[in-house]
Amino acid sequence: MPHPKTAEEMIKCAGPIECSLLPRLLHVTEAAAIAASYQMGRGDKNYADQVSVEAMRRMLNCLDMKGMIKIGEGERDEAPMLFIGEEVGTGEGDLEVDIAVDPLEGTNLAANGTPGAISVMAMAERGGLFHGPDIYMDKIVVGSEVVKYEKAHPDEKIDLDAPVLHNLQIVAKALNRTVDELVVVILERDRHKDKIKEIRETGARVNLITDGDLMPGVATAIRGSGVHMVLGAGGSGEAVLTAAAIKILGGKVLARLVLPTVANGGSPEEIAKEKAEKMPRLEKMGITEENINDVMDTEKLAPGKDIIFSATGVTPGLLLRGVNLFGDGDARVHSITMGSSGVVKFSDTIYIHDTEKTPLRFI
Ligand code: VTB
Ligand code: MG
Ligand code: MG
Repeated sequence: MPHPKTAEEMIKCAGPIECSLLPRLLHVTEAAAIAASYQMGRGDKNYADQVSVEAMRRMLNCLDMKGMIKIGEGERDEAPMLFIGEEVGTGEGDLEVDIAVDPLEGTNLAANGTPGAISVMAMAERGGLFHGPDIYMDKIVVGSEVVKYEKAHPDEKIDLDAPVLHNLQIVAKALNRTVDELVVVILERDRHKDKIKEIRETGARVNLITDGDLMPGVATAIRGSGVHMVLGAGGSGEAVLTAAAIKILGGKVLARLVLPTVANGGSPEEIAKEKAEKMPRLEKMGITEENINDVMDTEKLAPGKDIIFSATGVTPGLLLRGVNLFGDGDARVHSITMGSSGVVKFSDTIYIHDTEKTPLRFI
């Protein structure tokens, strides 16, 4: 195919959601991040979560769309969660939008003032994001070179159930490296003890994190980030949000739903109790005892054609700086926003509250 020459050929047409809502989505995650940042390090993760949820809901309800939360915060009736099934937006206009959300990804990180807390959201056309419960997903996330390698070598595929070494060898070949030059990010949890041991036995390097495996997942698709693979069981909302970003950036997510009692090695009684509690709700979403273990790929997790994604740093972390508060309500925020047309934007935004009190700061 000849190289595109004109601007029209180079910049793909954005879909209606990207056209109308991408700049607004940025404000949604920025507002949530600023609200959370006022609670940074105060030790109250629930309150930090609550204020970011409230800020996000306020901003979402200003947008002309018929929006619905499809995954993220649980299917709860009580405030302050943005709960699965909640309708948001003014209801005006033609846009019907599905939403995946994590108003404060890394509530512990925010409450402790440690790196890596973000506010994050993805939107897509109806049916464009996996609609599921807020349980865990076991997952593997890799970048676009791996997809390219798989296409050229149809017998070598990343596989959620294969030994870690199999998957790392494919990533190493795709990136033209050795396995011991790779970095795998995984949440430090008892449930990952065996997996962490297995990764170390391959010779690969491990980055154990206390929380927040969403941005590392996104980072696998960004060369120079220093992350080559993310493994392990975390929130299903986080996995879908990762998939939304990966769908835009290129790369691959394989994931499977897991009940927390199963992932965390609960007793047979605990597992039975959780199943009794949760399966009826899961079945309404089409998830049964038969298909709950099915492996889903990026396409299944984020089938949308008009996806938009925005993440804003709360505390400084991978790819994003944290919120800076300048006094009198002024704030500077750092975000990554992207859309299916292939646009990826890092933005550095200052909100001026009262110019008479505080002038704009350059640095
Ligand atoms: C995961 C991870 C998140 O919480 O959801 C984790 O994806 C939950 O796992 O980034 P635990 O129940 O073991 O804490 C985060 O770390 C933060 O939301
Ligand atoms: Mg959260
Ligand atoms: Mg989270």
